[in-house]
Amino acid sequence: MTKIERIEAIIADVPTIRPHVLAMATMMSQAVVLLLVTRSDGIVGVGEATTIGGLAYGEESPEGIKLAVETYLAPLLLGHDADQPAAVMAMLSGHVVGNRFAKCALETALLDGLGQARGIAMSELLGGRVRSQLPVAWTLASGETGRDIEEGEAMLAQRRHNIFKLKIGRRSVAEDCAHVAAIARALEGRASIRVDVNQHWTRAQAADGIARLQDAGVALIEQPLRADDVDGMAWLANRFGIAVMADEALTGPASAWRFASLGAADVFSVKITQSGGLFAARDVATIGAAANIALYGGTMLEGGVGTAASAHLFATFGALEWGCELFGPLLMTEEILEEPLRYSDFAIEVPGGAGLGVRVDHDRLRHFSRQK
Ligand code: MUC
Ligand code: MG
Repeated sequence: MTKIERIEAIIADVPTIRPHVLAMATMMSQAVVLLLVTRSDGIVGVGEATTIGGLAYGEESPEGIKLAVETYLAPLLLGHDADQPAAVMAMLSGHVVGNRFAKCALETALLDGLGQARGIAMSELLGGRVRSQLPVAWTLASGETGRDIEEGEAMLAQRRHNIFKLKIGRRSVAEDCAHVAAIARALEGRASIRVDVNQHWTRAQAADGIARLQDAGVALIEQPLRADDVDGMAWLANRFGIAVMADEALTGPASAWRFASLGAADVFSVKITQSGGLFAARDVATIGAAANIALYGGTMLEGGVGTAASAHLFATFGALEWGCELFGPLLMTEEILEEPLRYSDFAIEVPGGAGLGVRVDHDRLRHFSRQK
């Protein structure tokens, strides 16, 4: 039996290319959390548990994830069969509630290790690919309308992105909608414009804001209301023709079931960490697809490892109607992979090769790591 021999958690602070202004935080750097799982055959699997804005976005912080893994999760896993990720994760969930990001990273690392050992890609371990290129959005979030338009133009000229997500919810509804309308006008006919409110609107603000955004030609409204306001999301999805997407509210299959049964979203943003792992994220997608809810591949602005893992999973979905937003590595000034992921023709390429198909550059990782 090949055993799980060692588990290491590393936090690396990587600067962003510009301030990334979200409703709940302004990011000047990203705290990339990587887990390295060494197997008794010498193979090292890697997984990522990166979140956004410390504790501003989700319930798990980078430091808390590292502590939970080192103190509680790793001791439970050592000595177990490294070739049986599903059994190992089921055992772990019997002892650890929550901690979805940490569990996702461990599951990713186990699948990466197994894929490397067997010489097959992670997407094949998950059933095989439907596609190898995923249309990829970029978030225009410099905080300034003019700068966002320039950035959008540059992305279009480079043929890197023609789907743009605008982050709103920090300013008044009128100001935010004027900002979006100006960008939508400037890029009209050349790009899909979407907004993410990150839970910052009340129901009344959402009714007002969505009516304005619909007039401005916006295609999709992401998580306008608080994650726990499922009834409000159902009300908005029924009231407006424009697509309403659930993001923060989707914390695994049970939440997906609730949203699907109440008709509380037109689109699901599937995220591997928020769902609690690749298998749980696949279940979220399956529930969505069964309820005729369209799918979108979400990100927690991970570096190359979590981005590759997400890409492998999204490649297996029967349909990915709204594309994905796996641009995390492009938001950071430094690459921590030996070979960066490839972006061209408005898409990200799902890596080939065994397991995740990416290799961490350990010198660079050490350089940015908090623990030298
Ligand atoms: C979110 O809420 O979707 C994804 C892209 C981005 O700019 O922020 C994230 C988080
Ligand atoms: Mg979102």
